[in-house]
Amino acid sequence: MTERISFTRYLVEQQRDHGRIPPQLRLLLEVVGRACKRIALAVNKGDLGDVMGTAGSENVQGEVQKKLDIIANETLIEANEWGGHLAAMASEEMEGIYLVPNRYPQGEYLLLFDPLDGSSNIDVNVSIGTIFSVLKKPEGHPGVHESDFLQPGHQQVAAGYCIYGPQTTLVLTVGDGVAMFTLDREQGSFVLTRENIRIPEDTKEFAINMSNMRHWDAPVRRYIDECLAGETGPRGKNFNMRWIASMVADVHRILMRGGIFMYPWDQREPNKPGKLRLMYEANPMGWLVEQAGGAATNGKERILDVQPTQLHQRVSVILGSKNEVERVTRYHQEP
Ligand code: AHM
Ligand code: MG
Repeated sequence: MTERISFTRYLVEQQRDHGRIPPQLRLLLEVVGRACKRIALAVNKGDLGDVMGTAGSENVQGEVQKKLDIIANETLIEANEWGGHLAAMASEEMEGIYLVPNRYPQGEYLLLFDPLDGSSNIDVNVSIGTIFSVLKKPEGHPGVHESDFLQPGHQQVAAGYCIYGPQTTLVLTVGDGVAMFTLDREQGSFVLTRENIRIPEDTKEFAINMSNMRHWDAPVRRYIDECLAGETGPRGKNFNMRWIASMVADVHRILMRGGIFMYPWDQREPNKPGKLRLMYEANPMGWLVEQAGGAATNGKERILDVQPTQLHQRVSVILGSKNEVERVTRYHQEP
């Protein structure tokens, strides 16, 4: 029988044998994994638990919160606040940062998360997920301020997501490739199922919300028009389209078999740089994709180099198979 490597053992070996992660970061990642298992249980209950439907509140972005958005947010906070590995947290579902209460020791790390991404899919039993990003708290001053979180994505020290789909799967990078762990429900633990995930550089599959087509900017329209033209068009091949409306699920497919994902800026709200959030969605997913050999840009600039100015900042996102992302980025540069 091949030896099964648990998430816990993988992290211990990353710390001890490879020296890639310090002990506090190992603990942090293990706690995030544990919280994701709890969220998976809540998600799986569906109508059998009191978890479905809206919570009757809105988040800072004016979006209606689902009960599971709040349950997932609280689960991540409760799991992480007492371990001594964190200085503070920030979430898509909370207006300001969450400081670790004084009664607990303070750690060196900052944890950012979208507790339940793709929440419009909760009530229709389609894959959703938790996305997380870890930064180091800047040194040189006591306490934690919101500005400590405003670090570009290339400064992340860990990033990942957990997808609650037909399988519950945790995908992680600590800057040394991308590894995937599948939840073994009988054992109650995540087991390493893939390492060194690579995204093919070319693809015939794109993911974009086509209903926004009339609002797109010229470079995005040109790229999609060329894909739709198929074999007789300038690309000389037929493309397939997928749109799950859960970034986690769309990115997971791209990590597994390639593809390009776009949620671009559009003319509906010209002053809004895009729909997706830089700190909780674009940065962690951008780093995972790059670590798997893909690329991630906002059309003009590498996502990981965007200097954040606000915690809940939005950004245009184009990520996935390298050659396709480079093509769309090139279209943005051409007149
Ligand atoms: P959420 O964090 O509020 O769930 O919103 C983000 C989601 C992404 O998962 C997904 O790619 C996108 O919004 C779907 O948008 P649309 O409803 O336009 O298809
Ligand atoms: Mg989201």
